Amino acid sequence: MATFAIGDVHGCYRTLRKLLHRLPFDPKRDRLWLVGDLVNRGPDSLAVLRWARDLERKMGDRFTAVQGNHDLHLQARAAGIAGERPGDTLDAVLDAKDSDELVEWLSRRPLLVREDDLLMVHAGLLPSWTADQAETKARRVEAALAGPQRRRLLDRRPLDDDSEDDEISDLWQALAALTRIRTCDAHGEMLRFNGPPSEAPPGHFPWFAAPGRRNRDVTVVFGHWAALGLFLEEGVVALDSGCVYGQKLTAIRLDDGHIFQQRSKETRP
Ligand SMILES: [Mn+2]
Repeated sequence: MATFAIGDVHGCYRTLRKLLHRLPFDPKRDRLWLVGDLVNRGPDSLAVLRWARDLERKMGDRFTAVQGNHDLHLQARAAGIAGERPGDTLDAVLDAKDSDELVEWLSRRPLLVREDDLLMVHAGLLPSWTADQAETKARRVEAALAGPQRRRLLDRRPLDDDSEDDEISDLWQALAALTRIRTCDAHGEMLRFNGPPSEAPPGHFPWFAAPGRRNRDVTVVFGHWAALGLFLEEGVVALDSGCVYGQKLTAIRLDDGHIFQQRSKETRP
């Protein structure tokens, strides 16, 4: 049994199928991990979601996808919490006859998976979190997203510190880190930044290079940062190689680190 992890698909269904054909992947035996952002920006989020849901039915818990910021945005749009944003390509999913079922399926994906010394999230971890703390926080946010706090957590409008309690603030910050972090300062404060690491403002680091990071005992598998690209170093497996920007979709066989890539096969709008 091998475990393959695939980077941000973003609705690039044609490229995904081509990549899968290249992989020595047996859905009856192997495992498949997806770093999230299955949807949006690319041309066929609907096909990607149906593919993922059907594969999860066949593979059971050998299939794992964590939720990314665009997966959450789809849920916010479907719930009427967020409006359309520039670059959104979600209409076909929102209008599909099985839209409710697909969005509900997506909402049941975890925010973090951990197995032995592997930990997968969409974006990253705050440097101050141990791996155990990150897992605990992710489980709390997942529970909150399934309960009455769902609407507030899916709403990206900043919290009003005076009127909202510390608990929801803590959950909101944890969700933001798990699904959006790229860089932070030496105190672990997140920065809104999506350029390459070399252009990060002075005093800001990629989250995985932050001084004193407390989760270096696990290998973190993540995506979300196309400008970082495929990036591998001790304990760091970054898989967003910019497929939706006309570059490549990447898979890694986690057992031995073998890389498989497919250049984008999408037709640009
Ligand atoms: Mn993302």
